[in-house]
This record gives sequence, structure tokens and C-alpha cells, in this order.
Amino acid sequence: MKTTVVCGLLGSGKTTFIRNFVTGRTEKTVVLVNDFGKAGIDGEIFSARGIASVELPSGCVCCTLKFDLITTIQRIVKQFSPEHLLIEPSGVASPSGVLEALEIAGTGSASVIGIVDAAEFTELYESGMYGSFFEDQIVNSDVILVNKTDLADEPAIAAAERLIGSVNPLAVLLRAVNATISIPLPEAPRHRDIHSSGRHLRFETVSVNLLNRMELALVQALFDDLSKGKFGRVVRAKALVNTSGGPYRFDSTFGTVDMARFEKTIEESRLVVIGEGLDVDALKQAGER
Ligand SMILES: Nc1nc2c(ncn2[C@@H]2O[C@H](COP(=O)(O)OP(=O)(O)O)[C@@H](O)[C@H]2O)c(=O)[nH]1
Ligand SMILES: [Mg+2]
Repeated sequence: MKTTVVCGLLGSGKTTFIRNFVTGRTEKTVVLVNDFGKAGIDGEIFSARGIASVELPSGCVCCTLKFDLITTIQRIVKQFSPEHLLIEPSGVASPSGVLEALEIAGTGSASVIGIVDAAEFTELYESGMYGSFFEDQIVNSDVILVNKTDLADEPAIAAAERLIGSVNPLAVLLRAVNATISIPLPEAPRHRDIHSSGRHLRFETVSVNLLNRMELALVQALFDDLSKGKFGRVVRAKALVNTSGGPYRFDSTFGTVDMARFEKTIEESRLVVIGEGLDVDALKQAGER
């Protein structure tokens, strides 16, 4: 079994990468996703595309859920015997913690893809706001996608590449839009030293049930407010909603809001918000309009 860990900060493009990578492939693939909130959003995004996925919702696989991660991997291997296991840890997990769990689970070596947001990476890294999170990610990655190059100018992309190259000169660097790559993934290294510099990030998470058939304009207004900081410092927000205009997926990352028609009716309309100093009551009220 091939194992690939796809890591990156909240909103960098992990789910997008896996969706694009798996679509059209014939090998038997299972995605193990550790999402935020009670009802994980990414799991439903994968299953809407017919991608087999197993969810480990809430908590963080690099610490409190490490044991669950190990037993879940062992269960997946037994139950599905996949040819390829892709793991999407939550966007705050340190990859070193995931690699340690894989070692204990005995899956053999894994390759690690690190995804960074071309427009935001350098500033976030240099601000030190995220502690050693990025260092842990970059140092442990075999391939690094400098993603969202459509949103960044050439100097920003080149600065990100220089910085990544100085932290890990051995990683293969690729530029990407929508986390799409045109070359095969490199083989997993036979031996890996896990560099554990990482402390995982601590954010609050709020999950809110949204009214079914919410007005589309109201959901747009809610995401505008979220991205402008009306409900506290939002690092990431995502929602699956059956709106008055049909099913939609909403995403907010660093003040950008992205919405797209969803492939099918959503099981339960919901919103997950990740950040600091979140106004939980106001968020719950907003979801009931
Ligand atoms: N403009 C742009 N948006 C992107 C790109 N890659 C991903 N996105 C969007 O960024 C948001 C977060 O992506 P997602 O894959 O859910 O990130 P994750 O939290 O790391 O799993 C989604 O709205 C994506 O559609 C890209 O290359 N360019
Ligand atoms: Mg995701």
C-alpha cells in the first residue's frame, strides 16, 4: 500500500488536491480525513465525488487523536485493502505527529506533500504567528506545492520558493493552481528521519447547523461578515448549505470568500468556523435566519 500524507495550513488546498488527484484514477484509494467540527465537511465533499473516505472528526490527529489515527489506519487496511491511502490531517496538525503515528501503525514509509498558499505563505512564516508549525510542515515534506499561484504575483511566488528552499533544500518544489500537478508523485523515501519541531496550532472551532433552504443572499452576507471579522478572528470557515437556490459549498480563507454549486443535495446544512475570539452566540443566531 502506498501512503501519502497531505499537509498544509487551514485552507491551503489539501481537499482540492486530493479531489483532483484521485478523480479518474483506477487504483483502489481510500482517503482518511481528520476534519474540524462535529460533522466534517471534507468527508461529504469526497463522497459527493465518489471517493471512498473515512472520517476522524474533531480533535487533532497529531496529539489527542493519535491513538485513534493508528487504530483507524489499521482498520482501513483490514477492511478495504487499499492500494493507496491518502491522509488529510486537519490544517493545524503537525505532520511529524502524523508520521509518528504511521510508524506505529506499521504502514511502511509514506510520502508527504506539503501545500502552501503562495500569496500568504512568506508573510505568515516570517510573522512567527504560527510558531514552528510551518517549519515542521516544510522540513517533513518531500514535495511542496506552492498553490494558488493565480492569486499571487511573481515576486510573492519567488519569495515563497526561496524561503521554502532555505528551510528544506531537498524538497521538490512545484507551482500549482487548484493544487493540480501534472507529474506522478515521487516514491516515498525508504528511510525518513522525522523532524519534530512542531507544536500544533490551537484554535477554537464552532459548528453551527444552518436552516435548510436558507436564502442564498443571506449565506453570502454571512460569509462576507465572517471574512470581515464580524464574528471574531476567523482563520477558516466552510459550509455546505441547501440554499433557496440549490446546494452550495462556501469557503472563507484569509478574507477571501469562495462559493460553488455542490454536486448533490446536502445531508445537513452546516457551517464550521475556526479561529480565535469567536462570538459563538452570534454565529448560532446567524445560522437560524
Ligand atoms: N483561487 C484559488 N483558489 C483555490 C486554489 N486551490 C484551492 N482553492 C480554494 O481554496 C479554498 C480552500 O481549499 P481546500 O482544498 O478546502 O483547503 P484545505 O482546508 O487545505 O482542505 C477552497 O475554496 C478552494 O476552492 C487555487 O489554486 N486558486
Ligand atoms: Mg480540507
